Amino acid sequence: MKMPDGFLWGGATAANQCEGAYDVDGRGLANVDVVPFGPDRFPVACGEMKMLECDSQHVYPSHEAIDMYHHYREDIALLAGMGFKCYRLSIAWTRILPNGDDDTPNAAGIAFYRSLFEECRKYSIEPLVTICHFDAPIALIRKYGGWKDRRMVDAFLKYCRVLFENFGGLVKYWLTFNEINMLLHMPFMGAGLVFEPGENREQVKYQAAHHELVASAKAVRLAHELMPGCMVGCMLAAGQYYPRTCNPADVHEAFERDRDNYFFIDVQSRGAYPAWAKKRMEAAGITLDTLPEDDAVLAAGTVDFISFSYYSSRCVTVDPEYMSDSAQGNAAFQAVSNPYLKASEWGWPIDPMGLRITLNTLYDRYQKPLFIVENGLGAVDTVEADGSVHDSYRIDYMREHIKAMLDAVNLDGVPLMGYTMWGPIDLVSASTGEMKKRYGMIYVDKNNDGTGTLARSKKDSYYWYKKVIETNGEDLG
Ligand code: BGP
Repeated sequence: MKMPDGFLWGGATAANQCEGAYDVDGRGLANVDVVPFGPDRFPVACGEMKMLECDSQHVYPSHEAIDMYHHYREDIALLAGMGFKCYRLSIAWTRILPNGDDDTPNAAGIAFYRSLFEECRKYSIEPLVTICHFDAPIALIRKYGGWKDRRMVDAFLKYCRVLFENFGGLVKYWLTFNEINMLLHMPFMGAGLVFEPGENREQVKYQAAHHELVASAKAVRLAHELMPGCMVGCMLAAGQYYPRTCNPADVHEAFERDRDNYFFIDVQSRGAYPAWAKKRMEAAGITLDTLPEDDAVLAAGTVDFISFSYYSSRCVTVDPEYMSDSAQGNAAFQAVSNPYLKASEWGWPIDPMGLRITLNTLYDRYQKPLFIVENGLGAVDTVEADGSVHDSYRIDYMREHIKAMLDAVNLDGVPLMGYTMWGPIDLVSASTGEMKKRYGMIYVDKNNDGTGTLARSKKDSYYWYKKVIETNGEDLG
């Protein structure tokens, strides 16, 4: 089995996790720059601990990251060496508009991304651009409280217009918000939200979500207007919820948790709030502040395709006996252990079949082309004396997930545009802020404590993935 011709094989990164140079050439400060490494990371990322600037008591590995800002030519050449057809990257909002809503864009920021896209084009690599990968300008968080405030919509549209006018000729594929549902789970990281004492958090989160959904719909319209022929997608942190048992209460719980996430995509893809979402909000005492034209805006700005990240499925239960067993998984998504699955070193369950299930569920629900824009294994790598890295565990993970994807396409008929695995080159982890949690097929000599030469080298998986791409998924080694 293989993938259809034109399939977009590649990898994905995010500006704040790889570029570094966080205060260079006029770049403004963003939420992602002030989320520290260490025990305060989670409270800050969740909006429970207010931190709007950096301090000397904390460390911030993302400030230098792997310094892709100064290494992008070398890095893109390395990606091209694997035969990449597509490179998903994000633009740092504050590199373009340092205060988030400046009237004049930062020329150095525009020049950087233009050069980066031209470099991709040189190797016939199609860029796939995330407009907002978790970043919110600190200046706008101070001024508006982030996405709590509707004025963020205008600022975002201003930013989008600059991108579309400057890069429209170089970029065909766009995503509005990375993992838009992360807003519910890590509100500061996802949307620049910090909760004030006494605030109704659910109200704040859903109001911010509404603003992002309106902004996304308007961005889709603007993109189509300014860049005819472009395609704009939404992006979901996906992964089917499984009931821990066949107890109907567990099944219902899993169903409801899936809906927490589909909520966003239902609006972005179908163009309206689903009936159940309205009922849920009513029951939770949430009243959205909306404008009369919002319904029409949402309806007119539906996405062209659905993209998503998939790392694992998630298992849930209502049974108190198992509820405490929550060791497994991404801390952002509370779930219990699935006794049928093994987990990564960070406790994320490994479930290739779950990818096939997720692909089919999303296609059944939306009937739009899909794009897997993140998938991969975060692991500790050992560099041998000769500099090689034998990462067979990473190859195994990817092989099994690619097999599941081949099944979904060839046996189930799911239309899939591409597969960009997460972090083709080692970068800083979003959830933990570490360098040690590596996803890459390209090793970067950089450690948690900030030491390292930043030298790049190829792991075993580099050569393996090159062959996968060369054979369009037929030779999985
Ligand atoms: C997703 C994010 C990425 C990325 C990935 C891996 O949630 O979109 O930014 O980092 O997860 O997660 P982590 O880095 O926490 O291992």
